[in-house]
Amino acid sequence: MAETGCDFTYCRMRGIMSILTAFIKERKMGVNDFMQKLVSCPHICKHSNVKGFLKIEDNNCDEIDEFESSMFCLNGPRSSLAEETQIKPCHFDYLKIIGKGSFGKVLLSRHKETSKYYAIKVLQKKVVLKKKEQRHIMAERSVLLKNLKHPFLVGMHFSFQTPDKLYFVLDYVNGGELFYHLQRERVFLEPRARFYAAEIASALGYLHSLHIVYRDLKPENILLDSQGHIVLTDFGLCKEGLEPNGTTTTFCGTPEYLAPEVLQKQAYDHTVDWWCLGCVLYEMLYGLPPFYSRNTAEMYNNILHKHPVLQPNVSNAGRELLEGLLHKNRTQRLGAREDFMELKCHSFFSPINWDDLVAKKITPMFVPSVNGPTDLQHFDPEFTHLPVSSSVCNSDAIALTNSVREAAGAFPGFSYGPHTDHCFH
Ligand code: ISQ
Repeated sequence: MAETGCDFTYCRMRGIMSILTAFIKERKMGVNDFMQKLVSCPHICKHSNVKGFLKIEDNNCDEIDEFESSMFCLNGPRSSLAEETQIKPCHFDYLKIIGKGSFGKVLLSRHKETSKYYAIKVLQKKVVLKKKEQRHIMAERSVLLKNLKHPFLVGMHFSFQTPDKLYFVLDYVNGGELFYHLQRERVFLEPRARFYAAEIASALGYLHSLHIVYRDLKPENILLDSQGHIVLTDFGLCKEGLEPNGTTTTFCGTPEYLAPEVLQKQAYDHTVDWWCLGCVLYEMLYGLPPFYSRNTAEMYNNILHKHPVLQPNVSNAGRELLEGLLHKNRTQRLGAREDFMELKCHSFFSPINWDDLVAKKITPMFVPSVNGPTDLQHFDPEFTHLPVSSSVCNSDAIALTNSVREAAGAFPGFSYGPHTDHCFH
């Protein structure tokens, strides 16, 4: 009897389970259908029942309006609701192109509501994906967001995306590239070169303290602000998450400043940044990169095998520092053991009060002449004379190709930014 009762209970349970499973399956299909409908007809978000169900507030619905032609109509995965920041391309006026690279452009932009100026870096997703640089871009974003705050690193305010583009909203800095000024003056006197090298070193030391290797210190990434202080930009090639003794082998960098270990595709670490700083300092003091040749193969050979030529017109301390930074063996390079501390203690930097330096209490020896934020005299006319394409500020006319669909969903979690209420004040 007991056995029969047990069988009965078992049969009943199985029955209930199959009814429940069918019910859940049906609900799941219902939600699926519902989501499909939302994607293909975003205007149904305006229906009060739908709004209630999705917990959408009225102002978010406006955004759906604006983005429906670009984001929702793709049928591709929209990264996540959390991704929705309220910053959009149309919130800005795009005034001039101030930089251009293989991925995209940097534009001087003005926020319409606050009239504040920003440098907005716009990248084409498909170009980023083609070059398999997606990881670097996400690294750049996360590096910029890692609550990085340092007086000599460019600040990022927001990042956002449309189906075909990625946007970084950065501080606008208009004192020009350090090397634009160097080219005009050929070399810098030692105190000025020391000041710039110290500001750069302090930014690199700060990044290293967060286990970030900058990797891409090159002339075009070193800007001056309107007071004459250093601002490092472009975190596209930063390597995140390197522990003090960690190494990596991904190739990056600019030819003149490539460290031997990078050139040889060997493992590298934070000491790669000290090599690059050595290259920058050498160029400031001698007027050319240390291993320069017009013939690239010869330059590579020089990087790997030649000693840097250190003429005596630079102080002993300066030459000794350069020798330490430009050591081909990274384990013997200055900074290999105690990182930034070793540089800080070097006699070349003895005139520098490091606390004053990071507090920007050292008055720069050179102040770029700038007449307000729209003065673009220090930017290359090759860029500033280019017309600003209207595609930067609107992306709703893009064709629904497979590659656009793929690119649209390839950067989940990229967007960042507090709501407009908090951010521009
Ligand atoms: C900020 N201001 C001017 C130019 C820039 C280039 C790249 C990144 C940030 C910038």
